[in-house]
Parts: sequence; structure tokens; C-alpha cells
Amino acid sequence: SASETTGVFVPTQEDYQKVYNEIATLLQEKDDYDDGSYGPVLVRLAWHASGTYDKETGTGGSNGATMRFAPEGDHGANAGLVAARDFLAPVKAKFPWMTYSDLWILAGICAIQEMQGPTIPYRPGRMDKDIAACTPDGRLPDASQGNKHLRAIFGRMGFNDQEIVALSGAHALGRCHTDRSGFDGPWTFSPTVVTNDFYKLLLNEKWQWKKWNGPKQYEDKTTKTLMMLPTDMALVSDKAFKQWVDKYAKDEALFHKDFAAVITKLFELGVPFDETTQQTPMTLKPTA
Ligand code: DDH
Repeated sequence: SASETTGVFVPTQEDYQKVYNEIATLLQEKDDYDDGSYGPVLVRLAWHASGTYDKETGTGGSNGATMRFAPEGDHGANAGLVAARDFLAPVKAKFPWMTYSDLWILAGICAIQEMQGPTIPYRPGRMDKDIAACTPDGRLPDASQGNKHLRAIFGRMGFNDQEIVALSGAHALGRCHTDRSGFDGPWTFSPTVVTNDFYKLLLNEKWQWKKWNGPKQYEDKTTKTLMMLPTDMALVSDKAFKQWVDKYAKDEALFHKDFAAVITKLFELGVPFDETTQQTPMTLKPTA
């Protein structure tokens, strides 16, 4: 085998499953964080590692893990993601053969699957890059903006309207933190389960501006405990976006299917996979 002749460790699917299981176990053990899970913040780490991609220059994307370095780690959009990187530090120490770039994406996939989301095919092959590959600030979306901004930011990555709406369903998960983004609160009542509730709530709740000193955000009129960002609300005020919100609100299976496809595309933006070895996507088994 390659490893026998070169002395280089060539991981198999079994090895990646071991890493997956380690992350899943830590997710279960460390349940005293936020709403009881590091899952949402792991998904956000994988998304922010990937969402810097620029299709024109081929720069950014998950291949590089340049958020490890201060210039990119300190971008306002990445505030708080150190919690996710620290969570994964012992996993990296246990499996040093894995690149940070592959580990962050595997962790995002593990979190989605462990939070009852769809199966996400995984392909390793990302290489870590050095500080010079850090992307400029401003590539990730600004929550205070609207439909034009969404199309500009996600268009730069190569996504269309349907894909923008499908990706945004990730806000079923997690919450905003005043000490990170400045915004406050969760989008749904089940922030550790991958549901289509983000779309249902967008359509079925009455939303009003929250009266507070923080950045402009919406709160639900009924309980005042849920939130929407201005960018979230653009998905219902824009007719082309809203068509897809309607579809995903009605059909959770369709959301899961389209979310799996689009997050796979996101996680692989700009990744030059090895044609000869790890080209076939693998399915890693959930623990439950
Ligand atoms: Fe998001 N997101 N996101 N988001 N996001 C925040 C939290 C989480 C925007 C802004 C914010 C996606 C798209 C957008 C997750 C996943 C994804 C927060 C709060 C802000 C602000 C951060 C904090 O205070 O801790 C904006 C704007 C957009 C957009 O323009 C579309 C996408 C595409 C994803 C994805 O995963 C595919 C997750 C998960 C969280 C919850 C994190 C946590 O710690 O909890």
C-alpha cells in the first residue's frame, strides 16, 4: 500500500469514522454550553470557513483554515468562533494526521447529522494554508442588510436564489449572542435540531422591531423570545426568495434534501480534490 512504501499515513473511511465518533461523543459530554450543545457553533465555524470563497479569484473557502490566524479570526463576523475551534483542539491532538481544514468541515457535518439533520456526504483532501492566504474582511454577510446584499455575497460564492434560501434554513439552529454579533436570541424553539421551523416561523409569526439599544432586529409579537435578522426578513419580503420559503415551510423532507445538497456545495467551494484517491464521497454514520 501507499503507506507501506512511503511511510505516509493514508487514512481510510474507518479512520474518518473514528474522528466523527470522537466529535459526537464530545458533543454529548459537553452539554453545558448555550442551549445544551456545541453543535450550532460547529456548523457556524464550517460555514464561515467556507463562505469566504470568491469564484472569480478562486480565493477563500474551506481549503486553508486561515481563520486560525488573527487577521481572519478577528474579523467581526467570526466573533465567538474561538469556542468552536477550542472545542476541536483535543480532537486535532488525538488525530494529528488530519488537517484543520478537513476537521472543521467534518465537525460541521457531524454536528448537522447528530442534530437530526440529513446525511451530508464527506470528502477529505483540504490542505491548511499559511497566514498569507487569509481573506480580506467583508466577504461574509452583514446581517443589517437586505436582498441585494444577499445576492451579491452569495452570488460571489456561486449560489442562486433557491440555494440562498436553503442555506439560510441553518438558522433553525443556535442563537445570536450580544457579546459576539451584538444581536440577541434564538430563531426557533428547538435550536439544537435541524428542522424547517425557521421558514415556518418566518411565515406564521408576526414580527416587529425589537425596542432596545442593540442593533436593529425583529422579535416575535407573541412571546418576544425569538428573533429574526434584517437579512432573514429579506427572504419573505423578496418575492423570488419567498417562493422557496413557502416550499421549505411546507415540506421538511424537501428542505433536508436541498439543504444537504447546498451545504455540500458550500463545504467544497474551492477545494481541489485528488482525482485518484479520495474522490468518492463517504457517508459517516450518525451515533443515534
Ligand atoms: Fe448565520 N448568523 N448568518 N448562517 N448562523 C448567526 C448565527 C448562526 C448570518 C448572520 C448570523 C448563515 C447565514 C447567515 C448559523 C449558520 C448559518 C449570527 C449570530 C449572525 C449575526 C452570531 C452570534 O452572535 O453568535 C447572516 C447575515 C446570514 C446570511 O446573510 C444569509 C448560513 C448560510 C449558515 C449555515 O450554516 C449554512 C448558525 C448555525 C448560527 C448559530 C451559531 C451559534 O453560536 O449558535
